[in-house]
Amino acid sequence: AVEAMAGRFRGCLVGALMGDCLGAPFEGEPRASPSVLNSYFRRLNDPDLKVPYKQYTDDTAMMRCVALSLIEEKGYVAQDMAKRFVKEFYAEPRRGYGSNVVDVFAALRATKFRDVYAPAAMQFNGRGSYGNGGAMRAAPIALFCHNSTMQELVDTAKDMALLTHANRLGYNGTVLQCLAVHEALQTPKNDLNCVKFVENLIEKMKQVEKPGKDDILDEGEEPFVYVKKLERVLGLLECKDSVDTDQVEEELGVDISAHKSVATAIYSFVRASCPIPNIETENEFQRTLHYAVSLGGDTDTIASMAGSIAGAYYGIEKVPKNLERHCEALADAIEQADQLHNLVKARASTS
Ligand code: R7I
Ligand code: MG
Ligand code: MG
Ligand code: MG
Repeated sequence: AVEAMAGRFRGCLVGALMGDCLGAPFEGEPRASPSVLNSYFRRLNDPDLKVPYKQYTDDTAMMRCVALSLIEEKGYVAQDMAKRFVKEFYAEPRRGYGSNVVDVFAALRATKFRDVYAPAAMQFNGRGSYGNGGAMRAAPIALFCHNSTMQELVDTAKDMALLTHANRLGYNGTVLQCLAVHEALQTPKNDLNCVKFVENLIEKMKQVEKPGKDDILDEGEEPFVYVKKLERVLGLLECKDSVDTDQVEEELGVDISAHKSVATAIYSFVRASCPIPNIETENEFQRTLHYAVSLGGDTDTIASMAGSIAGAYYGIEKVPKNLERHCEALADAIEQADQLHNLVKARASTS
């Protein structure tokens, strides 16, 4: 048997992979109907179904780089991680990368990684990208920082994001996703209080979003974007089952920008801890992915972020075995989770 925390590490990385693989067919498509999604998951759960596995996309390709870099370097080393992103992209460029981040990879390569943070800082006329590409790959940082201080987790998540996403919304979305996975890992099983979960994240994001000396805010720019989004999540939770997908799209967003997807993933996790109308399954982990995909828009990324939070809370035992078989490179996710867990244990025993 796998020890409890190791099972949560596995659940986290497998949840991220599964959200990406199972959500990808719907990315950018018109929202799928309840009957389409119920039959999609019912069919995939059929043990006799023989179909090719579903491929992972850029979300997982980059997350694997984050995990492997932390494992090899036993910590965050910016140069190594940037090199892995670039090597991965040029080896398999057709994984569905965002249309602007590819310029960062080209510039990193062209400048021979001299200043690994410089190319990202030049995106979008020097404002940096607010795409969700930092957040989508962040889960391994939360696992690695499982026993770290909050400041260490926040700083590492931000630095990792800055390799490609220099916009405040881009890196703070990455920090929030990390904090959510971390909070899920720390929440005792069967002890999830949805309101408390979100309130804890609000308290932390109030500190994170407090403008510091090197924050560039435009005149009149709202500094507490994520705090406000999380407050909307609390509002939606209060409305329970009367919340429909249009309302989630309108209030939280379902697109490729970090500020319109990270809070959506967190809402998917908390909402799916209870039954949801039109979603057939009794399994809360599966319900999280199903619900995230049902929102439409950036389905692979929102399901992947939600899946990593859900997996960190419920653990690998809750992940349906019949669904696992459909994910490309499942064994790698499990191995990386175990290696990260061993690393965290080794760090704890030497400090
Ligand atoms: O953030 P990124 O890595 O893309 C991730 C998404 C996920 O959904 C993946 O599954 C994949 O499909 O792509 O890549 P970027 O190219 O940095 O950002 C993605 C997109 O966000 C950009 O191509 C822009 O359309 C938009 N975007 C911005 N638009 C205007 N102004 C990001 N930042 C800005 C901005 O500052
Ligand atoms: Mg993708
Ligand atoms: Mg894509
Ligand atoms: Mg996506």
